[in-house]
Amino acid sequence: RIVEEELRVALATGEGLEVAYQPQIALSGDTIVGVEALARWRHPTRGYIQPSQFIPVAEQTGLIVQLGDWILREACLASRRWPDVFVSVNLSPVQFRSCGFANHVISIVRECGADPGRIELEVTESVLLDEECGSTDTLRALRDAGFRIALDDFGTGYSSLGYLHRFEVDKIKIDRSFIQSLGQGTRAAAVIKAIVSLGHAMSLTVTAEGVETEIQKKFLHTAGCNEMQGHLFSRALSQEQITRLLNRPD
Ligand code: G
Ligand code: G
Ligand code: MN
Ligand code: NA
Repeated sequence: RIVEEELRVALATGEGLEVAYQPQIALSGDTIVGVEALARWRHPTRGYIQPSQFIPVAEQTGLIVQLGDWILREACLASRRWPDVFVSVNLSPVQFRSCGFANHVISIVRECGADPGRIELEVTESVLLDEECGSTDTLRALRDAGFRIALDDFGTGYSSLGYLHRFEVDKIKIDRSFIQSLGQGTRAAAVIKAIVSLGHAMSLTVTAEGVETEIQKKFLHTAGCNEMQGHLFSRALSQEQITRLLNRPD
């Protein structure tokens, strides 16, 4: 596999790998409350490689462990420069499979001098399917250490409700497929409203992903959704761009 070999090289040299950060906006007040760290790979000769191309390869080959550690470190260092926002980091189910993962995360964050209270860990329901190394206990340990936990791509898994009732999370992120189906004669609007009610009944923050239009934003605001993320406000930006955005006087 070419991608695998080149990803190994990139991880060893650090060349071409970057972390971009997409703003998360409070729907009341339009302020930036957080940023989501997203892996980016600019290959020296092949150009930009999509995460959808290299994240699955990284997961299949186990390289996600090394990649995930690197992204977490970058995100923690960045969070020290941005005292007023949280930084979200995606965790792969493969990372959870390594025993002692909670302590591993805690020690990375500590080494970087970051505050776990400002790091949000995004997991998908598939993390919880895999009980090999006690993913439930891992999540609980992370939450006890002060991290916020967000359930990502909510609504697309097998058993969202079952997981919500078994695990304490802080936030649900409504999968962008629902937002993008708004106004297309589907029942997306009803599903979104139901997810918001459910989230609020459990005292969770509800975030909508993939918000691209003012119409979608208005609907989400009316539905009582707390936060949004999407190209309407901003795509993922470099660390320098985020710093400028956060320091911009309004
Ligand atoms: O950045 P983009 O919107 O293209 O991301 C595509 C997918 O890749 C998303 O589903 C996202 O969850 C995943 N992804 C991006 N960065 C990371 C990362 O750092 N770790 C993991 N596990 N997944 C990521
Ligand atoms: O972790 P997650 O799978 O949610 O990753 C977020 C992904 O969504 C990233 O790949 C990011 O580039 C993508 N994304 C972010 N905002 C938008 C948007 O407004 N529209 C679309 N189509 N994709 C988006
Ligand atoms: Mn995510
Ligand atoms: Na998502």
